[in-house]
Amino acid sequence: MSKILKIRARQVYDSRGNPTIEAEIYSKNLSASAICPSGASTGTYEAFEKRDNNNKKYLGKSVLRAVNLVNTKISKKLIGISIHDQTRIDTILINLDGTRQKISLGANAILAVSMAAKKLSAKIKKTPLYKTFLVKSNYKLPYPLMNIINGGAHANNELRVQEFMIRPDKAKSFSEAMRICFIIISNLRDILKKKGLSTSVGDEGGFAPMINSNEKALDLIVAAINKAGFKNGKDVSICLDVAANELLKKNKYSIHSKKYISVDQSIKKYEKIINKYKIKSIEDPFGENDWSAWSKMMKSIKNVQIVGDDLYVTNLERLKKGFLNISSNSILIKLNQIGTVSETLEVIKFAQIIGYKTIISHRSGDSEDTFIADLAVGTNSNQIKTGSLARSERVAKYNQLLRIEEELGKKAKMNKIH
Ligand code: 2PG
Ligand code: MG
Repeated sequence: MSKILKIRARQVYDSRGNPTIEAEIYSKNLSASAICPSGASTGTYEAFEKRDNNNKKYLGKSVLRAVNLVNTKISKKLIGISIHDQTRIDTILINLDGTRQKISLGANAILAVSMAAKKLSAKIKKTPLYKTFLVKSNYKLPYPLMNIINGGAHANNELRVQEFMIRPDKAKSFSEAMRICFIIISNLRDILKKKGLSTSVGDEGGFAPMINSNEKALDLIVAAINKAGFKNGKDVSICLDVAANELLKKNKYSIHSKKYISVDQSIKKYEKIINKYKIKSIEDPFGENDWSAWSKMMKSIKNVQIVGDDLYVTNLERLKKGFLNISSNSILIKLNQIGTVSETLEVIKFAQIIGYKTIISHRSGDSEDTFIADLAVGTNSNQIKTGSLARSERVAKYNQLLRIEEELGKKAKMNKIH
């Protein structure tokens, strides 16, 4: 039996330059570490991220208390436990915390330990990480939902929608999917330059030009797809993350322009842009508590992937509620929304049983940690959303998927989108 010998945590920094937590676990002369990511447009029901709000030296953003909790309370409980018993490790962490939203230890402290344990177990078994999740054979590569224009809380332009993405639906391999995205992004860069718009990037690596309407962003993307020689809606689909929590005031939404309009009016406008731009996927079209708006959306709009992110926060109870309410047909999966690897896998399993697509996702504050690339393959998830082909914390996940594809060789198949 490989027992946990030592656990050490430290404060490191994420891609936005904010402090975050890294945990390192030791067993059998080996160690593995993991870094917790952090969101900007977070859902109310997400597990709690512990920060030292009163520590002025770090503008209230340090995670030193969480680090200390790992080095004391958590490590005391986990030393001596088998590194291969992930369920036991996660159950100990959940029970030690004892709150619904992981308020006492912090989901950031818990998740860093949970992921590091999973990585170390795979390392000791000399098994690639992706082979240690749910899938045991016939591994499939996810389609990238590649973010190419950033808006909302991820950029300081005036775009309402947070993420404009492309998905290379016709790609027959992951490397081909990446090539298609690369060409479209290069073309978009040229188009932006010619128009005198900025080619600097936002938090997730997508361009963040100073434009002020969703339709202008969509026009630019269609132009880039065409210029690259692909067909929008066939070879490549446009996908959005609206992050509508951020655009809600008194039951009205300012999704389509600065003006707040009703749910019914918002849906009509969604229909218009879906038809005009052949949009195939919309994440968080409405707020996290607006269950009736979500079911209206599902009733009115067919053949579009409707993705719950802030709505579900990778939480089984909320997913069950959404399923009964017919709220969506897909779920975004973020480990730090729930806080442990085991709970994340439970949610993925349930989502797949009820026929929902699972999309593994990064956070807008992320790191060099590539855990989610392996998680996507190891859970047979249809898609992965991990930013653009810019900023190494985003590209690192794509590069890991390219390595996995290479290792699988002829056996590497793309997942099914439809
Ligand atoms: C989202 C995510 C990731 P954040 O809303 O889907 O793109 O953003 O991490 O800021 O919540
Ligand atoms: Mg989202």
